[in-house]
Amino acid sequence: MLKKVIFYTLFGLLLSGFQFTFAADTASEAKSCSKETAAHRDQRLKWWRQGRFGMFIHWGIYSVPAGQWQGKSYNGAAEWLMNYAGIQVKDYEPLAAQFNPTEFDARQWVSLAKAAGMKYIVITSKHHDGFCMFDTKYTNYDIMDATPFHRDVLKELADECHRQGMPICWYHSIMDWHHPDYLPRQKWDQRSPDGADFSRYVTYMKNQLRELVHNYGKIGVLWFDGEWQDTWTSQLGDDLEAYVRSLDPNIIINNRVGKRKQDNGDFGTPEQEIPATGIPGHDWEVCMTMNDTWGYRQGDNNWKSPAQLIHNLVDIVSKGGNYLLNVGPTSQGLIPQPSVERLQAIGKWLQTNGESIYGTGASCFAALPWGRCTSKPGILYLHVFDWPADGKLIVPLLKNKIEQAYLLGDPARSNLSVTRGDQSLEISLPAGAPDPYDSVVVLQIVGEPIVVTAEAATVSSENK
Ligand code: JFZ
Repeated sequence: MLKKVIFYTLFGLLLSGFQFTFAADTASEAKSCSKETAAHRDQRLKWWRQGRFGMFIHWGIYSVPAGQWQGKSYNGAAEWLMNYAGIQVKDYEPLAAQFNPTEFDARQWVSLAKAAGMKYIVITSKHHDGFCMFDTKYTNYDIMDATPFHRDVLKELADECHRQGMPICWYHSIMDWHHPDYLPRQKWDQRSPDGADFSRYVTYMKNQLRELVHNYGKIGVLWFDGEWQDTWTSQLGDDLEAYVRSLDPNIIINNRVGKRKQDNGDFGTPEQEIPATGIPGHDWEVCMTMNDTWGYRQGDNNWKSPAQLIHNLVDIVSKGGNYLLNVGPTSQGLIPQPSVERLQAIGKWLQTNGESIYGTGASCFAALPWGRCTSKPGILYLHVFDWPADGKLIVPLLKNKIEQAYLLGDPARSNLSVTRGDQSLEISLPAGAPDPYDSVVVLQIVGEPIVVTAEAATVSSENK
């Protein structure tokens, strides 16, 4: 029996042809981290809450086939191609030898994110296919040992981010379709699971996370994913969260570290959709593609418009959330031009209107027919998507004294007249909308906003 186990273990390892060292040198695995004070938590999340807008980067050897396999195009596939096409490990591994992104320029990428008004970058250190986009000593299925490129792109990006003052963050997949110890085997995977030991995979992952949190300077967020298979338990999630916090007590972790229980990680991660009323009382971040795929997919030109993307950003922030907008670079190391153009358009809008996004909180109004509202103490930013033809902007009635109203894009801050009606406030606007996407009216008020509900307004006008 013992001979069999040893045989299968070795056989499993040989299968992949790639070496893994997993000596359990995690003795320093810390004790569970102590209960954090709300004040410390607020301080720890401050930069992230202030930033509101980040760049997501899905990049890996899957950008080589770009959704095609053996002449067949797999719908919606990019980073999931190995799964959609049922590609065996031995047939997928050779893609690494074809990955040589000579056009990659960390300075260009960070500068583009900065010009777009983005305040942090999250890039895939390892996606579900198991390929490591960084220099790791725990496998040679990585960019240093398995590709002709032999450059640690995460190191170059992290250094450039630190140089430009841009927080760098890692997306790391728990699910791993390549590692012989990861279980379960996917339905298309012909590798025998015999000899595989999931706890050994967890040790491998922890060793790599220590490299990722300690070898690249300050890391802002660990964005986990691929937590949904049964082998990944809530207990393992809690344990991994404690482990990562022991590596850096100030790091921020998303809720996909565990089974997305309320207290998993620091923030919720709605995907490709904006919660209708946000997630009150919680930190949350919507991640979204600019077209239909995360990784680079040849032929996916279903691009969202700049208007849609700006409205999404404002909609999310008006509900108290962050927006993580994705790019999928090519195997040459270039960010697709349609993405560049949209990021530049968003950046241009934020140049003028950033004050109404960064460090703002949610709207005090339930819904607004013409747009959204973001807020700061004593200020309401009224985001007008649909400019009123009659130049009268109707705002729900506020009890507060109105200090002033002006257009954020108007350097002269010329005063806009505000008339208090029985049911609402009426702000007189110039004929044409100053901005084609979203024109922001700044409404300065005294104190915390107190919205007079329609019923209350009706009663008080009847009593007059
Ligand atoms: C996951 C990944 O599979 C995908 O490749 C990408 O990285 C994305 C950001 O995250 O996709 C998911 C994850 C969770 C759900 C749907 C897609 N979900 O919970 O519905």
